Amino acid sequence: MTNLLTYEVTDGIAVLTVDSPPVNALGYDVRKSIVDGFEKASADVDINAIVLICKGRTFFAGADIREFGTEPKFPILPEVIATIESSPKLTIAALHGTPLGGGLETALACHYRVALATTRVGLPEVKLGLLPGAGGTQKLPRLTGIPSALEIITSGRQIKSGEALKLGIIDKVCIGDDLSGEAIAFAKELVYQNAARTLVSERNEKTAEHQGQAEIYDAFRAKNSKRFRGFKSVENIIKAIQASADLPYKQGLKRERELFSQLLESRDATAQRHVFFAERETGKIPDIPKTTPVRPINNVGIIGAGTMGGGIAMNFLNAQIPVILLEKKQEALDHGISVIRQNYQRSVKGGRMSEEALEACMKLITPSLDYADLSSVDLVIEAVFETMDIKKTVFSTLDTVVKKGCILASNTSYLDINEIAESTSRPQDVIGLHFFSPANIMNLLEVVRGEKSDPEVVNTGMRLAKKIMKTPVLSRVGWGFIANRVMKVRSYQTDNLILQGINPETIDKVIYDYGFAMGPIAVKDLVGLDVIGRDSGERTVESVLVSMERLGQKKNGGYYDYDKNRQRVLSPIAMEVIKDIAQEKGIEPVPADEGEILARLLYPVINEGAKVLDEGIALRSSDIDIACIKGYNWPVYQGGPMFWANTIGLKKVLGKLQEFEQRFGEAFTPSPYLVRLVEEGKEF
Ligand code: 3H9
Repeated sequence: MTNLLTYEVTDGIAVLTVDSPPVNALGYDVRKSIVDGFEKASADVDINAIVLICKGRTFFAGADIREFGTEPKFPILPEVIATIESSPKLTIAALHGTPLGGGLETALACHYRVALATTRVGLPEVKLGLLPGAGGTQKLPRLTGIPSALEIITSGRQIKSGEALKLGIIDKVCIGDDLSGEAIAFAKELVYQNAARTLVSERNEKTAEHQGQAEIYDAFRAKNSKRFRGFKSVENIIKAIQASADLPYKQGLKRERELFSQLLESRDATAQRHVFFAERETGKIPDIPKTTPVRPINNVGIIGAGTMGGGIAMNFLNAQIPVILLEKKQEALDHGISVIRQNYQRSVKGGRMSEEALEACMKLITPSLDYADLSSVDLVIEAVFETMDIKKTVFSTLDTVVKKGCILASNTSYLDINEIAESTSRPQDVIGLHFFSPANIMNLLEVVRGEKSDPEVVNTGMRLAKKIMKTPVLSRVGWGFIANRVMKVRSYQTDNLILQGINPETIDKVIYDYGFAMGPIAVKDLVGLDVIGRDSGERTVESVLVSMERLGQKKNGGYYDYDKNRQRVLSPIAMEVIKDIAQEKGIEPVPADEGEILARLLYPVINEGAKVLDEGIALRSSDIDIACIKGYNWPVYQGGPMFWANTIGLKKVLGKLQEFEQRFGEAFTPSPYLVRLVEEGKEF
């Protein structure tokens, strides 16, 4: 027995308690302990039942993801499960925290499952580009039926105890919070009643209903085709679930194994694994340890009730943090608040929010036209017009009204936080909190650390992000910070390609096929050409289209024309404008195939990422990946630009950039850091 498992016996019930922080992942030592524990209890004639339970914050949160891609060490999880299932004793899993993936599969090997009311179970393997590979796809449908299993396993969502009980995934929800006490009592009761010892694998009623019904899976695929596009694991999940209905259990299990093995080393799984750890890494700042104090944020002031300010406010309202929303004019304030209400109403209509929750959120807003109202808030976020002078006026005014220790944050996208900070007498309390549009939806929060920002203030910003369900990425001060800066170069190259005669539809197709939800030109039309082309001052395709009142989807079409169902066709007017501007600028057509178009659009993003790293703006390359994934919906199964670059090979990326530099000029000049990495045979 390893020291990860404690073996105790109470009234003929063996209680096996595993303790392997932080999340009791099912690594080799844990697996070995479970097998040893079950073998010991199973061999003991005085034991009637076995309770499997974990210490710490959760029941097994799944297989140990760090072990994927390494040589398997036996016993592997399916063997652990086989050991549990072959025990002659009555077996009960006692669940708390988040029994996920292999953790839930382990629980499903037991005859019964009891859980705390706060427990959330799930099979989230899809988020790692995988499928449940230890029986989950064969067992869950046997409990919930095929339609629910399809929904649960392809979404990977967490299910609260109440719903899990209704679905038949668990058998009992505890009344109080003494899980071990209630699990032992439950075990005794089951033994006393001589309760059935039916394994989930032996239950076929729910799956038999759908045997041979291929049409259910086709309908499910068709209904979700947009959401599933590009995700290889989803198709394998559907096939595995179909096997649970169409094949006997053992054959279904074999099919699951085959489908799991196909994914384990796939591009998606390696990329999504990278993203899993990268997401957790962003919170780690080498010179700001976790022990750094955090300032309490119990109320927030937001300056500017426009699209951005309103969206930012919603994040706090959703987290039940009161907001004082400040505007210059009553009209703007009323409009901003009504937009927030409309946004919530859309959620209510879609069944994602209740009327009561909507009203509760709206009640947390205090409208204001007076800076003095901000005197007692813990944090102010400024979201006013993107002009340095205006920002400085706002910050110097705030400096005169807010209390000592209040954090002053700017949502600027491009401006210098250090300069803004110097307009106050407390630059140590100033940071950037850069949200991405739409601010109530996009997950990224860039926390911008000024030269004088206090570590405590930075730490508070990083922790706050989690509270409002965002992923924080730390950035130093620099034009565009991380995500906007690296993605801007794709935009420049889009414009160049268009002027060189590449069909806009082809550009959109290449980016869509790579995995983005929309191509860059369709995005311009969606955002509005008047917004995109603002401030350039130059005669560009967009400025001409705007002068013709072609603003994009919202008015008269842009690069594309739209019908009433928003179906688009390339606009002949826009094509004429492109030709004219290219002629004015003396740009000759340069044909390019799809591979070259992709490289010319996205290799500069990698190159800009290398510069961002070299300048110390980002802490690590994986932070850039997360910024692009969470801020710009970079396809998660590509792992972000820097991870993608590693998979292509940096030497190849560099070679292409050098070729493009020769052909098209300095926009492609490789970052010296990238050159150095290649010379040293290193990766990002
Ligand atoms: C699977 O089970 C496959 C099977 O079907 C088939 C097998 C044959 N492994 O997120 P946190 C680490 S696939 C290794 O910050 P929270 C994490 O990296 C797996 N490490 O905490 C972090 O480390 P560090 C299916 C893991 O409270 C620390 O734990 N299961 C694992 O916000 C704390 O994590 C999943 O996909 C793991 N499985 O959230 C569940 N999980 O401190 C994945 C966590 O060094 N995990 N770590 O940065 C989660 O969703 C969340 O971690 C959880 C806790 C909800 C559990």
